[in-house]
Amino acid sequence: MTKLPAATTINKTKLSITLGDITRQETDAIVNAANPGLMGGGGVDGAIHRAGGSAILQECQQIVSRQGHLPTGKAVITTGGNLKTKYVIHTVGPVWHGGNKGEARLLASAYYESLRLAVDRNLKSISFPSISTGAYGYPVDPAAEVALKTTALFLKEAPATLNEIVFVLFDTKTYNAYSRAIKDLHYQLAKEDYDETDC
Ligand code: AR6
Repeated sequence: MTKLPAATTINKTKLSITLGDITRQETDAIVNAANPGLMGGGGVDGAIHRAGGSAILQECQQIVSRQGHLPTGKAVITTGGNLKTKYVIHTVGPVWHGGNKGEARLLASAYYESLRLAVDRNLKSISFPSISTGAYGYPVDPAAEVALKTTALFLKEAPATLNEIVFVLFDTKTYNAYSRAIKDLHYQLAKEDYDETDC
């Protein structure tokens, strides 16, 4: 069987996928799939707040009292508290309503805004979970495609300040979907390079 690529490089940034628990990542930032209230919840949000401790919740409370609930597709940054990461970037992905309510655009925005914050803070590495594909019900194959294509587009546009972007996937079904999506992206990028050198 052909081994699928689990990593690719875009504009000097390594983009990879791994199976695991995001709370154990040592990247400069990890991303939380939060809800607009920013007070924690289930899934990856619950795991991050449990492992990170009360300092994260306190900063989230300050943010909400300053600017209100976080709209879907936006992102904010807090300390990483007791986690190995320095920062947690909290973003809100869309709830899946069948695909005709702007879900793809909002999911792309959640990834884009998180990457923007990381670059603005001059961070070198960031880990993402699979935003919206748990409690929010976004089907994992199209979500993986949006996640990886948005990241690739961001890296093609932005100066290459990030060294590493990791997608940390919690179960095999999700890992396999991202594995297919990263393979597609890898070949698409190779084709674009080939087309550019060809003309
Ligand atoms: N590390 C990596 N991925 C994880 C972890 C972990 N420790 N735990 C779960 N996942 P979800 P959403 C995966 O539901 O769909 C919360 O209650 C999980 O298996 O965490 O964006 C919030 O407060 C799935 O693949 O996020 C919101 O109310 C992925 O993370 C709501 O859920 C996303 O699942 C957000 O829903």
